[in-house]
Amino acid sequence: MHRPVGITVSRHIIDSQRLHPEATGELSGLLSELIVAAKTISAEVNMAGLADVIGLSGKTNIQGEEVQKMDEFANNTIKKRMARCGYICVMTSEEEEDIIPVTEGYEGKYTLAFDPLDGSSNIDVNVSIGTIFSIHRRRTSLTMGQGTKEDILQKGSEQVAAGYIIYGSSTMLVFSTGEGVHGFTLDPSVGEFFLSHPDLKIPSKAKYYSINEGNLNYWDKNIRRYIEHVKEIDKDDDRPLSGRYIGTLVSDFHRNLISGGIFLYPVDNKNPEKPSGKLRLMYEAAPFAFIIEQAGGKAITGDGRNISDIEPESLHQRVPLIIGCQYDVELVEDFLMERK
Ligand code: AFP
Repeated sequence: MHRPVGITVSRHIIDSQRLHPEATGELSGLLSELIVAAKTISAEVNMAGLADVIGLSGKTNIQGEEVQKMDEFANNTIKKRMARCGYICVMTSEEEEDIIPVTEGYEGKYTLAFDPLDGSSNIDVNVSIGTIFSIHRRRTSLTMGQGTKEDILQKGSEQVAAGYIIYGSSTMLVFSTGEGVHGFTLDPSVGEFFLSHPDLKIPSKAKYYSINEGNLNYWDKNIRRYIEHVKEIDKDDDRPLSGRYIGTLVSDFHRNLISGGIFLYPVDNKNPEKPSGKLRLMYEAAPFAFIIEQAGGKAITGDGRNISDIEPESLHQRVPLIIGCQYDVELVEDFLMERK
């Protein structure tokens, strides 16, 4: 389907829904509600740097209202808007221990997992941050009312939609409902997202590699060998790759998707409490795996599994993540399996 640059995200959603005569409009409604939450967060993020300047720091602002930390604000904004939207039956947030119920009487047929503000350590230093979301169809019957953990704990390949909002030099929304990946840029003067990046495809080979090299001495020897490899000079193989690491997965992912790259957060032995690396399956790895596969890339753990095939066992389960251009992800796998 031709998607002309410049159409609004609302029109894009309606056009996509028309491709499915059986659709009830609930997924479209759910995405539209999420987009409103994203715009609210975007407006607040743009003001974050001014908090100290205009005296909004501390517990109350000049209107005497309580000031929330940005990640709390983002979490509450999504929770409040989605609890009564009528399209989901349960939510889970990276910020909360347990599942979040929706308001009684408003239960719908989808579930929502979200990371309200990814890269929160970058907020105070004016570096891009983002929101990530993942949508599944509920497993239990709609007549059962409130959703359960069983509804939420589903593997990535069963996602109906996934996406992210990046609060960067512009605010962008990138998402997929399983029919390609499309990017929209927010025009803040009219408060509308416009299609700017239709049908995004990741380049076949990486230009950039992204990894926290400060962890080098905690890595397995095969990851070290791979990183040595990407730094070697070999003009015929377009090496060395350039290193880029922002420390906000949304931003590192977004750059690699557009320009071609590979992101790695492998297993390390830095912290015995995190034997599978740092990143979360439900809020980070699985939604990005859905998007990258739709864009022609790949996401793996490095121990023989595709991220999308992992059946989650708990809400905050962590997984190693190697994600990006297919060629490079497969090459890392060759190094890890010692085929290289
Ligand atoms: P924060 O939200 O604590 O800043 O973590 C961000 C993140 O989950 C992800 O967005 C980054 O890719 C990753 O952690 C960075 O982790 P390191 O600081 O260990 O490199």
